[in-house]
Formats: sequence, C-alpha cells, structure tokens
Amino acid sequence: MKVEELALYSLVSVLGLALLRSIHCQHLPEEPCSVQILVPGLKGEAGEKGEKGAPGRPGRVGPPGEAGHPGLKGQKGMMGRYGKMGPIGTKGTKGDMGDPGPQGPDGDPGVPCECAPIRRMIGEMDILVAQLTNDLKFIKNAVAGLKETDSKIYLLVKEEKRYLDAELYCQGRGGHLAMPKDEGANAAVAAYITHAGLSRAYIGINDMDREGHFAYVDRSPMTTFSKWREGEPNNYEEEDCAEMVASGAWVDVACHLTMYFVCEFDKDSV
Ligand SMILES: [Ca+2]
Ligand SMILES: [Ca+2]
Repeated sequence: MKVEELALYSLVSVLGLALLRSIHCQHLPEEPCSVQILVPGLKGEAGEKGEKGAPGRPGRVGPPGEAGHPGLKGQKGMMGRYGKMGPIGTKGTKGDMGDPGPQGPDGDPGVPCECAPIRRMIGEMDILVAQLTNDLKFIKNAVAGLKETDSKIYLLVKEEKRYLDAELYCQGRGGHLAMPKDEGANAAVAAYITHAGLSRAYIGINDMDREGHFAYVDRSPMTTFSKWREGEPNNYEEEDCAEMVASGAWVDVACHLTMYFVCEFDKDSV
C-alpha cells in the first residue's frame, strides 16, 4: 500500500468517526457524550491457504442392518474319527444247531495188529487179577478170625482142598499147614476148629516119605510131643496125611480127601 493511499484511508476513517459523534450527541442532549462508537474498517485481502487439518473423530455406531437371506446348503463333510469302544454287551441266547457237515474222506489203511504180545499181556493181567482176588479173600478171612499164640498166627481156611493143595495155599502166603509142637499150640488150633463149628481140618503132619514115620510138613521131625487119638495112626486106607478133630486129637487120613485146613505163620515173618 502506498503512503498516499494509507493517508487517505486514515482521513476517511477520522471523518466517519466525527460524523457519528455529532449525530449521537444531538440525539441525547441531556447526557454527556461518554460512549465511543466503533466502525469496522475495510475488508483485508484473503490469506494464504492453511495446511490440511488432523482427521476427525469416528462417528457414532449406526443401527443394526436387516437379516440377510439364508445361504445355500453346503456339501457333506468327510467321515469323522471312530469313537471309543463301548462296554461289553450281555451274552446272547444260544442259536439253533447247524446242519450236519459232509462225510469226511476215508482214513489210511491200518497197520497189521501185533496181537500176540497184547494177548499175552491180557493173559498175565488175568492171572494177576485172580491172585489179587485170592489175596483179598485171604485178607477177609484173616480179618474175620485169626488166632494167635506167642509165636504163631493160625488161620482156618474155609475152602475144601486136598492135603497138598492146602499146603501149597499156605505156602503161597508165607506159611505152612499148622504144625502144633506143644500142648499150648495144639489147644489153640483145637479151639479154633471148635469155635468154627467144625469137626475136622487138615494139619501139617504126614508120613509120605516113610510109612509109619510121621513128620511135620516142613520136614522137621516130630520130637516128644504128639496128640494121636487112641488107635491112630492106623494107616487104615493108606492114610499118609493127618487131620485134627474138634477135641484136638490127631487122626491119620487119606491125602486125597478134601476138607478145610489151618495154616500157620511165624509172627516174625508176618
Ligand atoms: Ca500112612
Ligand atoms: Ca487112620
């Protein structure tokens, strides 16, 4: 702005102010003119454009929108993993029996039977069974009524046998026919026969080796003791064996007769 223009501008402003003061005072004559009235000046030139300001604060949240349309159905997913094994269930009822299966093939031909050893074995077993049966019978008899003295055990066998078979029976069990060698032993055997209700039984005395010379069945000689009934031994019918009657007396009789008999066993060997 030039100096002249500035001066002119100032002058116009002063004149304007003076005019306004005179109007005001004329209008209010009673009061002193103490109020100043300001008048705006001329509009200045436009300033330079400022820099861009900072971004404003975010606005408020708007209201919720309307619900959208349902979408299309998706494809089926893959199979998931297997779950844990469940608890064991209760046992079911038994099913019906199935149909019979087809017949199997024929077997291989058998080997020839080696029967001879088997037959022999069976025969031996039969013999053993027979022996055991006899032993059992012997034991039953023994339990039923053994008699004994201090050194001997006597058994009355209630099976009718000939003299030699009776002696073999007693030997088979470790003894002999009874050989009474004193009054006590003789009385024991006699009582045994009497109590059994018998009248006679074979005892272990004979004269088989030499007629008229009696000895015990184990070939031991007769000594001082003997119990012959009066008139015996008489060898009446070629009598080489001996029996004891219920009274305890001895009688020579034929050896082929069959009758019950008395065995004796040493206590030391039983
Ligand atoms: Ca004789
Ligand atoms: Ca006689």
